[in-house]
Amino acid sequence: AKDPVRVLVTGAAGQIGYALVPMIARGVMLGPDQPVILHMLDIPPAAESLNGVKMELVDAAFPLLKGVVATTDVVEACTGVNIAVMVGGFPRKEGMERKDVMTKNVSIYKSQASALEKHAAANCKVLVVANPANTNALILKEFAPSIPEKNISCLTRLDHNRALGQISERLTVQVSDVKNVIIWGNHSSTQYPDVNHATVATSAGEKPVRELIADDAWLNGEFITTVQQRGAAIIKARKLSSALSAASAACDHIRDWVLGTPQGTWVSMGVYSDGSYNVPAGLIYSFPVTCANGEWAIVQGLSIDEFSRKKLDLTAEELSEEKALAYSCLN
Ligand code: NAX
Repeated sequence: AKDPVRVLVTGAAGQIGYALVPMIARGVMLGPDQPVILHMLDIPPAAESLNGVKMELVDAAFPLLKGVVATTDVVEACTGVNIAVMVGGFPRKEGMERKDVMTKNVSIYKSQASALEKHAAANCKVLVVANPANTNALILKEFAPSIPEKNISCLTRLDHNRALGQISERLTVQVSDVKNVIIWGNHSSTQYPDVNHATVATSAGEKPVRELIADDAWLNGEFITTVQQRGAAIIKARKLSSALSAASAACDHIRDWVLGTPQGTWVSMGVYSDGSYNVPAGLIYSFPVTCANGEWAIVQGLSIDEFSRKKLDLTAEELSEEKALAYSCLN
């Protein structure tokens, strides 16, 4: 039998945490033969609720779940973890300035970076979910200099999956037959969902989405805005933000990273830019990636037309501004 993998979920008493921990304990993230030990962190006001989640995990009697650490102590939470899913953060409340929210999150991600750097297992892989996800991941990277940058990422897989979902609905095809959409840039409304290289498996072979949906107005307009604004649409409908889809996407992200992407398929991940596609180096930016042997690599050589170029640059500009704002919040 395999040794258990220790998986940290911060903000585990929250909405996404509540959807995510049972998925991890069932093997959705790391596979049906991989035992796990869950580390759950939250803050003292949520301690009782966190303990309730722990009770439910015990009650669910998950065969793969070999232990649960539920704590408000960041060092205890980070000790020995192989995977860290950072869902905890400070939400933007009505009337709050962007700078104030950024200040709170910068301080959270700065201190959690240090705890991970000192106490996590060697080669720990980190996924930041909490918003502003790209910039929180960047702060985490800056303050955990001994964690290799290739081990730090942020979640744009939910946006990627939303794009797959929209194409599948539009064509009334199975979502599993759609692949190779791309989310470029920030996990925000400036993200660019790109279908220029996406395909659909049909009985006549793989067909480009652009050929099957010969409606450029939709692909260049409503499709993009629907994906960009999907989070807001969920809030409007549910009066709560996306949780089950976010948790599922976090599992997809880690699973593909650890176990690899299928041949011929790429996924979107927010990763440290090396300047590929003329995206400024030093930002955490969402790119198309393939994964093998536990490492991601940016897909190279895709053609970028003028329409796309503008959108790649716009979301990069927003990330550069966020980065500057985050640095101005450091003290
Ligand atoms: P909730 O407010 O339900 O849960 C957040 C939890 O984090 C709370 O239990 C809170 O006590 C805890 N927390 C706060 N500060 C903490 C700290 N310093 N250490 C540990 N825990 C801390 O939010 P939820 O709906 O679960 O969303 C969590 C985060 O995911 C938010 O930042 C949200 O904006 C972000 N999202 C990111 C998405 C993505 O695709 N990247 C999509 C979904 C979601 O909107």
